Amino acid sequence: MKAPVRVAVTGAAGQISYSLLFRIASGEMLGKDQPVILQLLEITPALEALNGVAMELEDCAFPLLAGIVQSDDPNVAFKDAEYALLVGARPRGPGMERKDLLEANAAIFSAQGKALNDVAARSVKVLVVGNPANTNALIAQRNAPDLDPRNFTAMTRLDHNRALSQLAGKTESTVNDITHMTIWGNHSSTQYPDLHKTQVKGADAMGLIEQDWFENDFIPTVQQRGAAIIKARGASSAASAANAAIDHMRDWALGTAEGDWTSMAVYSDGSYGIQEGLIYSFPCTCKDGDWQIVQGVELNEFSRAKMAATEQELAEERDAVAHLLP
Ligand code: NAX
Repeated sequence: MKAPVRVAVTGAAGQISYSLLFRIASGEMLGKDQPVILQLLEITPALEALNGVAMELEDCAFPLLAGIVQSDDPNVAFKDAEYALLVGARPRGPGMERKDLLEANAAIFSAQGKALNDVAARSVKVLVVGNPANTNALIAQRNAPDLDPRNFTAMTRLDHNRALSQLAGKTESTVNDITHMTIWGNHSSTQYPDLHKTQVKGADAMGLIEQDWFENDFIPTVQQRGAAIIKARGASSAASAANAAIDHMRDWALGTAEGDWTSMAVYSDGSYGIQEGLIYSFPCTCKDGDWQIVQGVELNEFSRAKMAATEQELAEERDAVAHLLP
């Protein structure tokens, strides 16, 4: 059996974590041969609820669960962490403007970025789930000058999986038949789910669907899916978000399928003309614990305009918190 690795999860008493933690502890994220120590962070008022979650984790008697740490101090929760899933965030309260939301989260993710910088493993793989996820990841990254910016990612895998499922339904295929799906940009309603390179059973997806469905059904359905879940369920996506977080981390740690790619919001190196330093979702492959942006995807005018719109939104979010960045 391998030595245990430390996996930090924030917002650990929240609804996403209630699905996520049990799957990490059962080996679905890092493999059935990888023991884990869960290091759980919550705000002080939620520590009692967190203790209840920890008791349930114990009661599962997971063979791979080598320990549980509970804390309201990021310097404890991130100590020597090799994986950090930043799920906890400040939700939008009544009367709160977008700017207030960005600022409230900037405070949280600045502090967590600093703590990661100070105490986490130097190779820590960080996934930000808490919204606004891309900009929260940017803030954490900018507050961690001693860590490689490539260690910081944000989650667009839920959007990617939603897109797979919508296309499978439309083309009467299964998600297993589909490869080369791409989500570009921000995890928000400006994201661009792109089918121009996507294949269904080896055939070009765009040849199997009408342009009208792509533009006026598929794209808005994927963009608005989070809101549709809230309307139907009365609560935001939780199990599907946890599932996407598992997929994101598993692929990053263990690799993407040969001949395919996934979508991850990562530190832009200027690929496809996207401003350097934004945390932007690109098609990515992963191997040996590292990710690469897929190069050479041809883009038509339609795609370029959609990619620029979501880039613009991310630049605006960055600029709104610029005064808080080091
Ligand atoms: P919950 O409100 O159920 O749980 C959040 C938990 O975070 C709470 O227990 C809260 O006490 C804790 N928390 C707040 N501030 C904290 C801090 N500074 N340190 C540690 N813990 C803190 O929300 P949940 O449904 O679990 O969603 C969590 C986040 O995921 C939200 O920001 C949500 O918007 C975001 N989502 C992101 C998605 C994505 O695809 N990137 C999809 C799902 C989800 O909407």
